Amino acid sequence: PEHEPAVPVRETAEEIATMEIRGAATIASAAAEALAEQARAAADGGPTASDPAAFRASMRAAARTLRETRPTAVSLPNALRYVLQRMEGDDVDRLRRSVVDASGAFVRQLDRAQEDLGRVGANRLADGDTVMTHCHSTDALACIEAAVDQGKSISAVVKETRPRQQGHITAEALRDAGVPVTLIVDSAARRYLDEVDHVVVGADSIAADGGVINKIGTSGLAVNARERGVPIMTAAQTIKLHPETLTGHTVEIEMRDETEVIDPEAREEIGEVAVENPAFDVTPPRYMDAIVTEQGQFPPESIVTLMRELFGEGAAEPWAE
Ligand code: RUB
Repeated sequence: PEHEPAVPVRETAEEIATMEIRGAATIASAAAEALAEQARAAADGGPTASDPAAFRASMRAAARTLRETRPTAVSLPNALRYVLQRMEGDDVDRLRRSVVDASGAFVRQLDRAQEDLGRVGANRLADGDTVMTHCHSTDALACIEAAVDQGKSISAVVKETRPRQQGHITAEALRDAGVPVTLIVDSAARRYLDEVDHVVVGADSIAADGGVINKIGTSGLAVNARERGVPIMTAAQTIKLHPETLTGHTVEIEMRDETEVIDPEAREEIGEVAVENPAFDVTPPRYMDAIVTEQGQFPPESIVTLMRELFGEGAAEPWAE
């Protein structure tokens, strides 16, 4: 390729694809930081160091490499768009500075948004509540941790989240926050809902109709929570809003490798059967009680208003060739 991205970009892309870096917010900030690294590397010698057009092309190529890692979390393209739309200047030095500054501003905003939404989500939790979690969401954890900071006593039932068991990460984080944790297998969720006051999940994308795209199993959990009369909230910063759904696009659900589901020996034994491994599902808005953002909480059906305000009708792709 004409503009092979710098090593830090290729490394970050690899870490996102293999899920060493995972979770929508963490992916977004790693991608923004990788663009800053690319800007530094491209300004630091070679043809891109003296040619503004070549510098811009190398930034777009880096963004495309990062974009292609995983399809579902919209925070990734939203992060790339945020940084590239702020790339400006007639010389490489200015261009570099604009990218590094935008990347820093994006990461700071992300951190602040998470803190702000944590306080909003915490207000939905009462002293003595037991929460149930699914997967590992830093936005969902922010709500529980903020409730603890407010002096509320919270305990948690944590779903292990097959096949990759991100629930273990959640369990450790909550334990470190002083929250008593009970870890369960996913299929035990409905049984434990009777002991739960609130379900708290995150999101990889939120569609214009209020549908919540999150780790596979979220939609079943939401239906069960409704049936048991347990409220469920999605904690999601506004970079999880999926602008293209405003114009009728759907959110691509990532299908991952079957080796995450079944080990090679068992695969061999089981033979001629199909194995599928969708990583995410869609929870219809009617099964979600609230979407908690840094701008306050919204009924899922009204999230489209916020989406229009923040992203307008179009979602340009500034990384296009
Ligand atoms: C992670 C997942 C998380 C969201 C939100 O899936 O579904 O709930 O990404 O996380 P995976 P956060 O492990 O496949 O990336 O609130 O940290 O953005």
